[in-house]
Amino acid sequence: MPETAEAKKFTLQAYKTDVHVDWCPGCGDFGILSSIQQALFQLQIPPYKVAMISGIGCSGKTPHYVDTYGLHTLHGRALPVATGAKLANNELTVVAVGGDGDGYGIGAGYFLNSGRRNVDMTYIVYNNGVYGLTKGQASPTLAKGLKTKSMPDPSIQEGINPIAVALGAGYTWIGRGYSLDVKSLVALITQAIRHKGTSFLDVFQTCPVYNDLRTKDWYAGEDIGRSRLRRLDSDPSWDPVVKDPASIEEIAEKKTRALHASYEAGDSLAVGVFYSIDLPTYDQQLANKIPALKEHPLVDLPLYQRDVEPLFAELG
Ligand SMILES: Cc1ncc(C[n+]2csc(CCOP(=O)(O)OP(=O)(O)O)c2C)c(N)n1
Repeated sequence: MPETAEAKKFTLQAYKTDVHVDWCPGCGDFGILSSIQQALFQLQIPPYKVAMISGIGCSGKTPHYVDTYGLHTLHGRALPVATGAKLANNELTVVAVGGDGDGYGIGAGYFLNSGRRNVDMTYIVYNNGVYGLTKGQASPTLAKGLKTKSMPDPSIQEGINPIAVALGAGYTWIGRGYSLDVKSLVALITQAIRHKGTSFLDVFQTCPVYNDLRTKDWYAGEDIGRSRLRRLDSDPSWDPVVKDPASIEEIAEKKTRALHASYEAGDSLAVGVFYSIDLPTYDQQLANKIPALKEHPLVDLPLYQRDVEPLFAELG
């Protein structure tokens, strides 16, 4: 949307509720919340055209703080509910949010299948390496050998690589940000929401109460004298966008490069856009099958046009 005076019809305040934000002082979730609000403000999406959907966890409280439609659903179920919301009302901008335990643990099946489905929505994961709400157990992203202060022993399981999983699952836009770099995060969320298809954004989130290893100072690289975060776009040759979606070679080349960046080691964590491709969305394909959906969202279609009596009869 152009940055005209008219385009700034909605103030930043319009995206904030007056509900008290009860995250712990210094929590990285504040940076993510603020970035979501700023991105919606910059895009000037009317608050009544946005649905924020969350699972369970500290991060799951986000919809309470964003003054849009919202649902705080069940543990791990943000993505199927978000999918339903978008398919019921394709005029909504749907943003699903949740923690790494919620998305990559209990909700892992939905995380995988939402990638290949490509409904036009955005999924933001607050990745802090722990189950924050339940007091700091290891989450699926905690690396093997690490022991946070809330664990009795170091983890003996490998952590998963969400970017690699997302590449395999078929997400059409994949990025990663950092909760305390709000400026870059706003830019990433804005791009993710603009993308047509399911955009997936993993966000390194600091949890100062339960994760005493992945702290602000650790990301800033206080001990090694340089930031551990490497911006992908600092490499002039980095180009994550697939130009020809029909070219298997190009897709393979871009995915391989993204995969390689996601496995960077040696105190270097890549942030930015890993991969982007334009493919038909699930909702577009559905509208091609049911042309009425091009005129009106499903919620506005009169149900009486469909004869459901035979179905009821069949079910007895
Ligand atoms: C079905 C079910 N199992 C377990 C729980 C307990 N529980 C609540 S939040 C949570 C983990 C949250 O961790 P994460 O998703 O990483 O979010 P964070 O709190 O760190 O934002 C768990 C296991 C639950 N509420 N429901």
